[in-house]
Amino acid sequence: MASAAAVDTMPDALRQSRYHMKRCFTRFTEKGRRLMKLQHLQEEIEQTIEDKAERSKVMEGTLGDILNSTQEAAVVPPYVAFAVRHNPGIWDYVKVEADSLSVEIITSTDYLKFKEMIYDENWANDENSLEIDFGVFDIGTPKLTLSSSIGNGLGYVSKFMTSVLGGKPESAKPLVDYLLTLERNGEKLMINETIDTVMKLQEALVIAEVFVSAMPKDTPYQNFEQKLKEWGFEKGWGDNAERTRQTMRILSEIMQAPDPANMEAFFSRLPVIYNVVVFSVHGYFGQADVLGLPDTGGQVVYILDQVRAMEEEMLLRIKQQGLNVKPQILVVTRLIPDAKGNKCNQEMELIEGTTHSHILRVPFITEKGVLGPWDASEKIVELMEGKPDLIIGNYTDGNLVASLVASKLGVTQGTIAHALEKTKYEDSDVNWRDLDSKYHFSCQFTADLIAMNAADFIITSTYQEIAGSKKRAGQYESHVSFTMPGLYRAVSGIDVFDPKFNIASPGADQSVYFPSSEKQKRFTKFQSAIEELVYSKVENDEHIGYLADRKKPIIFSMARLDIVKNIAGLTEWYGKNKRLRNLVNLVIVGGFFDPSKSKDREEMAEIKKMHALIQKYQLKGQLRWIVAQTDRYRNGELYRCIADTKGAFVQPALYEAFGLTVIEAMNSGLPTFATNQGGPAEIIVDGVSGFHIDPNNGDESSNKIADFFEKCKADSRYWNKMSHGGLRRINECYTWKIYTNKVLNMGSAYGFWKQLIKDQKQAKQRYIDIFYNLQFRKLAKNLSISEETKPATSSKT
Ligand code: UDP
Ligand code: LCN
Repeated sequence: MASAAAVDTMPDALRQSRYHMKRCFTRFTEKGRRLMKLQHLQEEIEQTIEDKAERSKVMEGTLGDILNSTQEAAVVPPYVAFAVRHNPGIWDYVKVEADSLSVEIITSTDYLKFKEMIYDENWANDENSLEIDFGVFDIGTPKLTLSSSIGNGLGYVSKFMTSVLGGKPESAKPLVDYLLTLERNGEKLMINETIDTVMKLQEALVIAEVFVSAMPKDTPYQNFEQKLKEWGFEKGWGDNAERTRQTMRILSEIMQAPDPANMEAFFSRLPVIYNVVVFSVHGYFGQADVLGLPDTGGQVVYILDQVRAMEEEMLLRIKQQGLNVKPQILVVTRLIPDAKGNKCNQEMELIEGTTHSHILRVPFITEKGVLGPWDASEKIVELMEGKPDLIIGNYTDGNLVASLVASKLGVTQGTIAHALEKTKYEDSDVNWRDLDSKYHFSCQFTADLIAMNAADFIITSTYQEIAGSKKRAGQYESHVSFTMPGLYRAVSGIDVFDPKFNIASPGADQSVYFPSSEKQKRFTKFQSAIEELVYSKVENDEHIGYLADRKKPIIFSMARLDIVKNIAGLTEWYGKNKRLRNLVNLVIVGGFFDPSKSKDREEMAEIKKMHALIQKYQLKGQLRWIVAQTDRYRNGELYRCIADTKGAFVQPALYEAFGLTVIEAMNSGLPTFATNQGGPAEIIVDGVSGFHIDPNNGDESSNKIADFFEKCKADSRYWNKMSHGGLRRINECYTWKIYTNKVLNMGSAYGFWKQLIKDQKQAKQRYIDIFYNLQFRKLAKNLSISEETKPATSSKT
C-alpha cells in the first residue's frame, strides 16, 4: 500500500537545509550505483555534516522522520530513490535528483525498475521483462486497512461475511446453500433439501428451538432426532438438547441480523473438519532421533505437537456435534531409504499420544521414476477413503505440494512458513544469481509466492512474521514488492492486509515442559543422567568442559549450532563479562564437538568457533558444552534441573522466527532472556515475563543478565517473580489449546469464505497455474543437486 501523504513534505524539508543536503546527496551519488541501507545513509550524513549541533538541526523534523523510516535507498546517479516504510505494511517511494534536489513520488514498480538498474540495466529497461502481479485479482475482495489489524484475519473475515450475508433476507442464501452441501460418508448433516430457502430455514429454526428448549438440557440428540428430521434438520447441531438449542439460536440470530461474534461462533460449531492432511516434506520427519539431522529442527516438534492437540480438539468437537465420526490426520512427508537408524524409511507410523493420526512417508523416487504430488494425493485419498477436509502445508516445499494437491482436490488450504528464507540473507532477491547455486532462491521464492497466493488462509506464529516491527519489515512483507533482476519483477507478490493472514502461536507440550516446582510430576528417572551430563568432571563424546563451582546458578541455552542461533555469540559475551562469570556457570546444548562429523557448512564453522572461544577465554571450569540432545522428556527435565539452580535460559539468536525453546523454558518456570530480533520479542514482555536482549550488543546483554542475578542475590523473591511472570504469559497466550481452537475455526470459516469470493479465487488460481507451469517447473528442472548444495527448496528448521 502506498500513500504519498507522508512524503509530500519532502521537497520543503530538503529546501530548509539545502546547503547540507546538497553535500549529502553529492556524497551519496559520488560512489556510483549502489544500494544503501539506513545505517549507510546515517553514516554518510554523519561524515558529511560533522558538526553535531548542525546535524541534529538538519535531521530534526520532517527530513529526519523520513530518513529514519527509510529502509533502503537505491543510488543511480544523479538520482537517489528511497523506499520509506512509515508503519508495518505502509510504504512510499520517492526519487530525488542530487543536483537540483527535485523530488518525485514514484510507484513501487518504478522503484523496483530503478533498483534493477544497479544489477542488470538491460533487463531493467526491457519492456518485456516478466512482471508478476497477484494484486490485480484482489480488486473487489475486502482488505484490512490498519497495520494494527494485520494478523487478525479470521476476525475480519467474520465481519466481511456478516456484511455479505446481511441486508436483505435473501442475502443469506449462500449460507443455506453451503449448509445443504454438508455431509459425511454420504449422510447429510445440519439440514436437508426440505429447508432450501432462507425463509424456510428461519421458520424451521423457530419451531425447532421452541421444541428443544422444552426438554431437559442433557437430553441426548437421538431422543429427538426423528422429530427434527421431519422439519428438515439432520445431525451435527449438538450432542444434547442444550447444545442443539444454542447452535440453533446462534444461526437464528445470524439469519435475523448477522454479527461477527455469532458468525465466528457458528463456524466453530459446524461439522466440517474430520480429515486433515499436513504436508512437511523437507528434512527428516520422525518422532525420535531426528533433531539436529540436516534441515531438521523445531518444525518437527511443532507439527507433532500440533497434530496431538488437533486430534484432541477434533474429538471434543465431534462429541459436541453429536456425531460418531473418526477424525484422521495424516502427516505426509518423504520416505528416506537410508534413514540413519531412525524410522524415516517406514511408510506408516502412528503418532505417539494419538489414536487416529499417522505419519505417511511417500518415496520421491521409485523404480517408476520420480513421483509427483499426484502420487501422494492418490495414496491420501485411498487411506482416508475420500478427500481430506483441510490441507495444511509447512515450509516452502510442503506449502508448494499442499497448494498443488489442494487445488487438484478442491480442498481448503492453510499454509505455515515458520520462517521464510528470503529475509534470512540480506538482499537475497536482487543478488539471487550469486546465491542460486548454493541456495536455489529463484526456485524457493517462486514456490513461496505460489503457496502464499494459493492458500485460503495463512497461519503465522507472530505479528512480526507477517509485518515485522516498527523498525524491521516482516517476512511476508518482504514479498509484497521485490525483484530478482533477470528473472521476474514481483510488483505485487502478496498483500499483508489480506484477511487470509492469522496469528496462531504454538505452545509447548505441557506434559513434558512444566514448572520445576511441580515436584510430584517430575521425571525423576532422568535426574542421575542429567547430574552426570551437567556436573561430571569427565570429558567425552557427549560433554566437554566442567563446572568447578556447583553452587552457582546456571545460564542455559539449547539450539542447533547455526550461525543465526548465535550460541558462539553467547559464549563470547559470557567469556568477556567477569561480573557474569563470577555470578553464574554456562551450560550449552547443541551440535557436536568434531567439525568433521557435521554435514553442514555453517555448523562446522560454529563448532570451530566454540572451541576457539573456550581456549581464548579459558572457559573450562565455568562452561559445560553438551552435544545435541534428542530425548524431549529428558530435555524437559533438564530445563527443570536448571531451574532448580535458580538459573535462567538465554536465547541469543541474531534472528528467531518464533523460538520454541523460549516457550519450553518459560513453561519450565525458567526466567528467560531472549533475542529482541523476531518472534521472542513478542512472546516476552520485557521485564514482566522475561527479558529482551539485543544480540547485536553483547555487552549490554551480558550486563542485563548479570544485573538480574545480582538482584536475585539481594532478593530471592525476584527469581520467583520472573518465573511466575513467564508462566502467566504462556498460559494466557501460548498453549496448544488456544492454537488448535483458532486453526480449526479458520479451516471452517475460510472454507465458506472462499465460496463467497469464488470468482476472484478462480481467476487467481488460473494465474498461479500459469506461473507454476511456465516459471517454477522450468526453474526446478534446471536445478543441479550436488552434495554441497541444499535440497531443492529446503530450509533449516
Ligand atoms: N532441540 C533439541 N535438541 C537440541 C536442540 C534443540 O531437542 O539439541 C529442540 C528444542 O527443544 C526445540 C527445537 O529443537 O523443541 C528447536 O526449536 P526452535 O524453534 O527453538 O528452533 P529451530 O531449530 O526450529 O530453528
Ligand atoms: C522454525 C523456526 O525457525 C523457529 O523459530 C520456530 O520456533 C520453529 O520453526 C517452529 O515454528
